[in-house]
Amino acid sequence: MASNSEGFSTRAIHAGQDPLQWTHCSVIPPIVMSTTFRQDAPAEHRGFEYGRSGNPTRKVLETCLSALEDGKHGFVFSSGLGASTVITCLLDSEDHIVSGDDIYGGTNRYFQKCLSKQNIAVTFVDATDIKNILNGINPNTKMVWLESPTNPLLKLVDIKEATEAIKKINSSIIVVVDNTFLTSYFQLPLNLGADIVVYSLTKYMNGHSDIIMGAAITNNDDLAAKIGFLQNAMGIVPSPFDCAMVNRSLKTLELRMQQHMKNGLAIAKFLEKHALVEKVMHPYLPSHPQYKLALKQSSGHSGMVSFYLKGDSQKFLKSLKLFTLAESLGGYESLAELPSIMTHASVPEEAREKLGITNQLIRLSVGLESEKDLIDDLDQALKACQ
Ligand code: P1T
Repeated sequence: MASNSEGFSTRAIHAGQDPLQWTHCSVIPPIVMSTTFRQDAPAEHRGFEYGRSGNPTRKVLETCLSALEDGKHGFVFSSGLGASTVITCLLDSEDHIVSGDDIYGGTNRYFQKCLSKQNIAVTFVDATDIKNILNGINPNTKMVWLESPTNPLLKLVDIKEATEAIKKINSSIIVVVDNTFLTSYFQLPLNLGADIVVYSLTKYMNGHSDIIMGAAITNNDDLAAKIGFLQNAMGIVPSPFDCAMVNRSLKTLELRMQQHMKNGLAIAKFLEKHALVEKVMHPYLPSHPQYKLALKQSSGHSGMVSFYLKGDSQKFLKSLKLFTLAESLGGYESLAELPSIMTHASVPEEAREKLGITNQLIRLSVGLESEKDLIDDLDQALKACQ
């Protein structure tokens, strides 16, 4: 078994994977498809009873994920939004959430269109300034929801300072950080004070754009008991096959993230110098207003790069050849999209305008192709969009 003092890839490859846990000692964890498990006597089982409440393949992945996060308890769900749904079900009717205003469009839609029906209100604030978070807190506030870096504008929130300030006002407020854009390889929100880390595993953690899944990880035993209950009671669980796929992908997470960082930063630097580019957002560019914070709270950045284009964005996106025009991110293949009418179309127009999610804002998920080919592709598409 890997321990948390071991390196990242050692944990990714060994945590939860011990062959001795299986009678046949398979080195690669088996995909256990059985939906039910034999009991020795009524209600007496050997760790697993019914596939929704627990599954051996799922357990392997949950153990590995929590080891990577320096966390105690990991739970996986059938999508990232499924994980978010379960976490917000920790709250009661009339409770209140303060959320960063620049978050994934689907999370925004879930907050505004679904949670509101359960009488849970969400106040959206510019969380880059901690004062705004604190001003949003009222006596009913039970949760603060943060993305850092944010989707799609790649703004940062000082997770440690924000959490400390929030807990000073009310220590029972649950601080949730969506760490999808960086993964546990580059940022560990639990170690910065967050109570729960949430993931769309669909993105970098799986990294091959072939699985939709989510996760929640916590060190808090009480929250873990509640999340484990909800995982079973709400039934938003993934298939054993999908768990095996993500578990396999984690073995190369370190390698993939290093290459995403390298390619993404090279592209950000290329775009920053280009005459047809108005502004580039990448936390590891010294021009990023929170560059110092990026260095302080993370050890790198993924392949996410956003920029404002001076040319025709439709023409630009249609001219790309290697970058595929598609939603999502975090796979080995490069993607490009227009958040205003794609991933963030469900954010109310007024909020989009205020945030700067305009029709000139392009979001890239830089993949693992050869750097020069990616730059050449962007270069030809920029020429074509003048
Ligand atoms: O798609 P799903 O696995 O349900 O994850 C939702 C989600 C949660 N959090 C963040 C930060 C996300 O980016 C997402 C999904 N995002 C996209 C599909 C996208 O293109 O931005």
